[in-house]
Amino acid sequence: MVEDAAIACAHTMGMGDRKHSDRVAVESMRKTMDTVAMRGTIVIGEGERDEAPMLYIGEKVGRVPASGELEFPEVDIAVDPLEGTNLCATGTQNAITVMAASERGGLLHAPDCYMEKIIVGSSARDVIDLEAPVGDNLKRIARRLDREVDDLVVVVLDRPRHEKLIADIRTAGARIRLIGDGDLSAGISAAVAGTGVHAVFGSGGAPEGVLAAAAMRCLNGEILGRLVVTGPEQRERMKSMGIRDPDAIYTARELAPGKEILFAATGVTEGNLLKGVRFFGDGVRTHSLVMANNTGKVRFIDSIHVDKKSKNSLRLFRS
Ligand code: FBP
Repeated sequence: MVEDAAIACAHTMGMGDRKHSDRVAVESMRKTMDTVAMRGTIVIGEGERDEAPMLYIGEKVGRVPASGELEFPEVDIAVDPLEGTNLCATGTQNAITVMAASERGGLLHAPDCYMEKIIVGSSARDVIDLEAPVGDNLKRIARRLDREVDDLVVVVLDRPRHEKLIADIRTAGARIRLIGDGDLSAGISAAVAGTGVHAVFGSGGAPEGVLAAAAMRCLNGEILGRLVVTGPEQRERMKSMGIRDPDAIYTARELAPGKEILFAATGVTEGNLLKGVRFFGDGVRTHSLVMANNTGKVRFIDSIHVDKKSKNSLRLFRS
């Protein structure tokens, strides 16, 4: 599913049209969804039914059982068919396609608002505190990673709202990687050794926060997130969506409480976590991350999708 969406939207890389890139990814993911044997419900998707023609919140997806087949399992699904629409449209690093699934009720129905976040990998999972000063968090993370604060690389979305946060990180002495978009891919990277990302700080999309939480459940990392409530109307809407305390600080286990969580992502453009889609005449090569919380297995999958019409097998393994 994530592979097909990545291949589809990778064709639009650099076209400069983020909406088109997103549409192509959504259509591809929606089509593949109905090939899967499940009674799926989209809980994080492209928005409300009246804003999005497909993969909208509440949409039912999955293959209908053939006569004689048993009922398929009920599954909640969170998708970001193209995380980093601008990144794809401009051919910039770290655009990915993402999907997470769990049993019913296993993923928080987060509204489309901002969420303040700190995301770290397993070593620092129990020392972060969203209410503590940035410098204190960085000292604790550095200690857990057995390094100095000035060795840390912290990823922050490059936004005016982060001016103070960026100043605080600079004062603490950590290095910063400012990104144009894509705090979900950065968050996953923070929990994967060797990516050169040690933490993500700042506010980004709440839906991306839930997807990051699903990834953290599989990687043993942590996300602390607090919804950014803009007014009483939004607070009421949150409550009607089942969020009991809109001001609470959520952990990965609260954002993605499912007993069984599956997570998959495929690189669209080249990135520090996943390679981008490569087209080579006789086929396509994709790089994906596939994991589940209860198997303890994190798989990086390098796939070659052979063009069935091609007769030239020798060229298949060019990257
Ligand atoms: P899209 O893929 O929808 O373009 O979102 C990209 C993104 O950068 C997310 O990674 C991030 O959580 C959010 O947008 C930040 O929102 P904003 O651009 O409003 O600061």
